[in-house]
Amino acid sequence: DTNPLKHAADKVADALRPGSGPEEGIPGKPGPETPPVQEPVEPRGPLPPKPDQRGPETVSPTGQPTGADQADVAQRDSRLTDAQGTRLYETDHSLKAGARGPVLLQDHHLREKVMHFDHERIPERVVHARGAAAHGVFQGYGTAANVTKAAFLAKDVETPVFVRFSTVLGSRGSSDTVRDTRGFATKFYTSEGVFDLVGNNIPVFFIQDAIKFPDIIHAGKPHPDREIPQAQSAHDTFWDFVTLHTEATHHTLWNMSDRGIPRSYRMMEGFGVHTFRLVNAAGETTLVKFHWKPKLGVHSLVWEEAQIANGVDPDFHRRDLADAIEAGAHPQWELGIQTFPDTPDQTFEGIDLLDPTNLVPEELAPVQPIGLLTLNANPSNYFAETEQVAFHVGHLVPGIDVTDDPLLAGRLFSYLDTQITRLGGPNFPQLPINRPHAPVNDMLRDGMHQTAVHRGVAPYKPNSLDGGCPFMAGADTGAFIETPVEVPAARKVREAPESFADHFSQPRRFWQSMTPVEKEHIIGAYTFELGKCYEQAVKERGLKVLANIDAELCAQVAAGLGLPAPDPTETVEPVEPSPALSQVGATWPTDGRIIGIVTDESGDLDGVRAVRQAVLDSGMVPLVIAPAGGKLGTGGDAITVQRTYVTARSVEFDAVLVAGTPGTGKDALGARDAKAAAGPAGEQAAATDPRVGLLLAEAFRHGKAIGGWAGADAVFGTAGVPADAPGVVVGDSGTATLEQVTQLLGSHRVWERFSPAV
Ligand code: HDE
Repeated sequence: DTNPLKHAADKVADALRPGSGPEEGIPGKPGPETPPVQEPVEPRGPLPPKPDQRGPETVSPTGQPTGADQADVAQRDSRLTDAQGTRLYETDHSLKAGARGPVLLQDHHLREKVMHFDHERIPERVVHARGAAAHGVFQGYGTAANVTKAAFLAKDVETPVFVRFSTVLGSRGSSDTVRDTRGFATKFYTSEGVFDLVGNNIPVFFIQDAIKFPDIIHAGKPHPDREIPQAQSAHDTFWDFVTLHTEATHHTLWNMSDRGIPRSYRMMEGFGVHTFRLVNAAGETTLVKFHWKPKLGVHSLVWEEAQIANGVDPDFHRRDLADAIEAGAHPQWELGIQTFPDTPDQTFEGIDLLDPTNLVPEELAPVQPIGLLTLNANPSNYFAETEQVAFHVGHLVPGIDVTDDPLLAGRLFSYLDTQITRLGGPNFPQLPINRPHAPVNDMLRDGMHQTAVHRGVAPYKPNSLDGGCPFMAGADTGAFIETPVEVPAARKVREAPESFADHFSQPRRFWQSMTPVEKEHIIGAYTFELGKCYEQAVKERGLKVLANIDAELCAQVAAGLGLPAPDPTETVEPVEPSPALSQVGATWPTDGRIIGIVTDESGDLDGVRAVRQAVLDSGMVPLVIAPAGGKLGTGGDAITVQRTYVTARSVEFDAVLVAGTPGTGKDALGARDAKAAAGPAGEQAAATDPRVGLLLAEAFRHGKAIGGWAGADAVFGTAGVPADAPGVVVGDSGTATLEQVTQLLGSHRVWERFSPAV
């Protein structure tokens, strides 16, 4: 037989024949005769899934490979190799024809190294590009058992989680403390599969229908011609859109409030925004809104502080989260739900629950705690975890279902879609950070970056060749089953329901629920943002929107812009305020707060030592600030300087303490530089280092507690800080001063310093 194709086919057939491995003979030379394999005529009986039919392995709670694998990816011990594992002897010079000669094309190490580098970046997220994340654990309270069968919400069940916080508008390298909404996305690796709660720190959204998402984002992103401004809403296109598309009014008002500039990711609320549908074991349904309540309270920066932080520490929030977790101050949130009866009209107290520009006041539907989130570990690799994590509102588990909110429907499409581009193909669920901790047994195959070695021959159903595996689950074996909600007979239309038409009464409720100081901040924010617009028509339209919220708000912003206040175009009815929306007026734990302690070599170092210890003992972080780095004092109890007058800026500290100089009652800070020039003792304080002056003046302006002892009050005067002003305390000793300052910190800021005050 001379046909080469027939010959090749025989070779393969021979090689596959049982008993014809290399031991028995080389391919092409027939081995011992065995009967041919018969095709099955009857389907085999059901078999359990084979181990090799599973998807990628599940991973440790931190999403990291464990044990020996870890050493393979950690940069230690082993010799440098290329990507194929071949050891290298040199990686600093290209292969050249002579030291001064041309680089040779055959340098495969150079090519591989540069090729890989050339492709290190992936597209950033189209929104929420800048983020920071942490690992943690969620513990169910069991209190939701009557409304949902979700296993991870049962009493004492612990579920690993990964949480990513983000800004929305800025690029990946933009600043943290911009005025913007913050993302708060949580991945629960539950025993029943992954559940993602992809929320924000603001409970309402700009738009009611996903089809408007490209519009609002195009308007909010930098102008397409010059690509400025970065990570800001203070520009014409944003205000052009939100003043024309007035359903954006409520979310915009929240952005202009202190919620738009959080003090820390650890001090933000989180909201699922949409109404979800919970299903219990009996199949009964309840409509709910999800809330995250931070144990540390909800706190914000003030606008000037946020702007300074953008310059002096663009990583302000990212650093704060990582530092707190590393220091053991693990942030916690309670997950809570507002529950509403699942009635056909899906409204509660007249509020349409399918309209994502609405919130339901907590006074009408209290938030009931159902579990506790603790963030306790920082990611080991930003790219592998924070950048590659892929959230999706469609990652649901039995007991949690979606509603017909048109915004949610669009999101259910968008997240998977965008991840195909961002993560380079459809296999991103196999990335370690995205892998479910529940066993995966899907029939998804191949595709770019496939890392699973799927065996078996029948990734389809029905099949007989893999014994019919895998089999379907049912309601009693943990299947996710969509709630069979009745869909009323209707015509296809591109319309919003009439109940979506009220754009102003909810914003009015928010405004009327604010304290005077919070209102003042909102007025300041609108005046700043509209004042940054160039188009007169946009500013005027902005005022028209404000007139429909509240006359006073409109008048004050108009005064700031130098424009007349327009009349409302809608009837401005008073609404019932919701005091729960205010951030002011209670006291909260001070864990993890940062206390700056300013001193120098001549300061009361014993007092500084005692204060440092007392700060640590109360779960806060002391940072000693001195003219230069190094140590203060000598010997074993010398004090390490953490910040110098050059590296310190007020925004880093929640409160500032100043150690005076014992004995003099007057001599104080910065005196080291100034001493030579100083005249009589009484004038030395006037020579305070201007950077200390700035630190104190800013801390004062930003409503921060300021304390001093051992004559430090002389420094306050030169910094323009009246020693008798609210929140400025002068104590007998460092620790006595700290005690008063800690008390002040419990209210977050010294609100009385703002005008008007609370
Ligand atoms: Fe998102 N959103 N979104 N969003 N969103 C994305 O998904 C989208 C919306 C939210 O840390 C994208 O993987 C549409 C509301 C967070 O990785 C994208 C609509 C809420 C994050 C997307 C919305 C959010 C995203 C971009 C209107 C609060 C960051 C990259 C229908 C409840 C998640 C990505 C992370 C990210 C689409 C509206 C929260 C493009 C179409 C409302 C926290 O898919």
